[in-house]
Amino acid sequence: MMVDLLKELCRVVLPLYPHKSLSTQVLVRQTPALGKHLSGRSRSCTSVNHRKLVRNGEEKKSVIWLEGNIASGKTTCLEYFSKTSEIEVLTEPVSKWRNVQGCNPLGLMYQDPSRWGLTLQTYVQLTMLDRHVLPMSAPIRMMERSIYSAKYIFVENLYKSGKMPEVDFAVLSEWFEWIIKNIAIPVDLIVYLQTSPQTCYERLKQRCREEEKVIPLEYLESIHNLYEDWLIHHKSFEVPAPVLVIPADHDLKKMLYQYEENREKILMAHC
Ligand code: TTP
Ligand code: MG
Repeated sequence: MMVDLLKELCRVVLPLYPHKSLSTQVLVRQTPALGKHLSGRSRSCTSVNHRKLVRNGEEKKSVIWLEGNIASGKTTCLEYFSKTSEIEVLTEPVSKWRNVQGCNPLGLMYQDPSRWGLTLQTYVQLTMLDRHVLPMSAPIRMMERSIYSAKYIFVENLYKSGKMPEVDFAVLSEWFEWIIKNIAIPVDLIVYLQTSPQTCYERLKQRCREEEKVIPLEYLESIHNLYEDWLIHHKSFEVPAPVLVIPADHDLKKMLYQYEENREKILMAHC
């Protein structure tokens, strides 16, 4: 009977994971509800990403995406949780975006978004994908942003603000759709650092990253609105996992306290 059950599970699940080896027995586990602290998920996203594969003898692993506006404090949050032994942390490949073989696509994009938006976003998409498919070295992975937010927030913003030509948007969109259809991008929990655009603007000015000096407050407002529509109001795109919202306008001391307060909920992604 157990064998029949496994066969049935494989019949249902494997078509959802065409890249997975057919020779491996696969068990499916439903992600437990993360409770009232998590914002509701869109009804249409109950399948692939909401399930976990547990191969025989393999430890179950969980992936958490850390999302939020530019300078919302994602790197600081990751640094905090990097001290937890069962969590591995992947920071964003922003250094690559500032230097690919001696070129700086991030700087070019801010100087002339219409000309260089496609160039930057193609490279962001590649480097994020590279992060998503890295083998995991700990039970829990926390990573800064995702290939989803690169597309749903940044590409969308360039296009909607009239700074990305339609043809560039179409090509990037087809690439993105192909990737998410053909390559497993696991996620169990999205942690959203929710800030006001004004706070991010202040932090941006303080940290003074050369390329970002040209960013006006309106740019951060657009990014903020896209995030809110996606993760809070469920008005734009499918949300691929439950969302844990952490208010992130506070000073560093209070933020560290809040991270500690939320530790249990974050680790629950692994239950
Ligand atoms: P952020 O993801 O905002 O990283 P950060 O280090 O600034 O954030 P935090 O302080 O919260 O750790 O992005 C870095 C830069 O890359 C920023 O200028 C925005 C830009 N960017 C794009 O232009 N397109 C993209 O798709 C992404 C993901 C980022
Ligand atoms: Mg960062």
